[in-house]
Amino acid sequence: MTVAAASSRPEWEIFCQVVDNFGDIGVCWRLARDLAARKPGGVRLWVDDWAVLQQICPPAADVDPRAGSVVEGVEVRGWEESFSPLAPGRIVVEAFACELPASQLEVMAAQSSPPVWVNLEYLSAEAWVVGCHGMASPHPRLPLVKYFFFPGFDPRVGGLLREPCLLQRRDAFVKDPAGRLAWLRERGVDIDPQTLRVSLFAYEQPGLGELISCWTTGARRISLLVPVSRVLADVAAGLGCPAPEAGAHIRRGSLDVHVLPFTDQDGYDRLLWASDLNFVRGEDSFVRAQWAARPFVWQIYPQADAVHHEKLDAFLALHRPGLPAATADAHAAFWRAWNACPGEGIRPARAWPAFSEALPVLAEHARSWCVAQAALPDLADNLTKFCSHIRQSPR
Ligand code: TRH
Repeated sequence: MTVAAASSRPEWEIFCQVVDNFGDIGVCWRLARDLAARKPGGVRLWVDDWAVLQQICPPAADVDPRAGSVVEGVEVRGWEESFSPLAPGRIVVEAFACELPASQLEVMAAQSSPPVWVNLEYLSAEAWVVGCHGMASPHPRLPLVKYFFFPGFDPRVGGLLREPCLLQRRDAFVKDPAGRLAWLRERGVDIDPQTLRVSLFAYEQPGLGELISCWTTGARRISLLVPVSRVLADVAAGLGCPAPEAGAHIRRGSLDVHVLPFTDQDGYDRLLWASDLNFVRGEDSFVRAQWAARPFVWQIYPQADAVHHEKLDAFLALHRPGLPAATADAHAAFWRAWNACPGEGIRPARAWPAFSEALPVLAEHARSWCVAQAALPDLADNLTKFCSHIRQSPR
């Protein structure tokens, strides 16, 4: 097997398959940038959907997926059907069990010192993750061992993605008038401190229409900031208007809706930091909302057999301590309504009044939760230590 000598062996080689939405590439691109910032020139990222990569990383539009150009310190490459391996990374990350090409496994096994092979799993707050983190799975035929690496909130697992200086950057944006306020003004958003600024990034939400009418007739002014995404059709239905485009500003009673363009990941961070309450989804935006240290509502990625409801409850149980019982109940009721959890029986609009009343206490809790999670080592740090431990241990 000829291995293109195009590039030497990078430290990290990450494989990403886009299942749907933006989370797979969102997590992989963030990890790749983080590792590249810590080890310049040492990260190669393969992605099988260049169009999706371009949405969260616009510079990718200007490079040829086959050329292996370096974008933000990362060698990015298109993972095509006709995949031909390069000199493999010293550490190969298979993101979300995407299954490495057979030729890649062959070239890994052919190395005098085979790479460390890690399967990066999806984030979960469920307790079973602790027992599975670090588990090894020898390849049935090749001299390779795959290790399972679980992100998470428990100090015994892999942690959360949090690049160095993230929280300092956040605080600088929030505190600097030329930061947050200017960002809001540029988008024509009401900066009155009495106004509640809410960002909305969600999947389809049948209960949204009712919540929108609740917001239009509410006593408090609400500015709803909606990046273009799958929830926009439900927003339009709730407003009784055709699907608005990016840049649209629609006013209904106490509610102002601003439709924003989909931006790069750093642009999305600023939206989270500029808002008072963030509706997020999936995995990566869920984690970014926690680093924004503001109240947030999580729409978990729906899975078959509703197993996602267990994941949601696992996180709610972890996040609850420190909250007064009534606040915790209002918080859980609204989240469970937003995720149409069985047995909840109430819709988001019915759970909203108690939830919005709890916002000042939830804001305090969001800050202390962020501080507590930020006291734990971050995922890139843990992954690096995990792999160097494997490298040093006899294989
Ligand atoms: O897009 P998602 O719903 O991704 C989902 C989940 O990851 C889920 O766990 C996974 O199983 C499924 O994909 C396949 O949500 P997530 O994880 O929040 O990813 C969204 C990414 O998009 C995140 O990196 C933030 C980024 N983003 C931008 O870069 N710009 C934007 O304007 C917005 C709104 C998001």
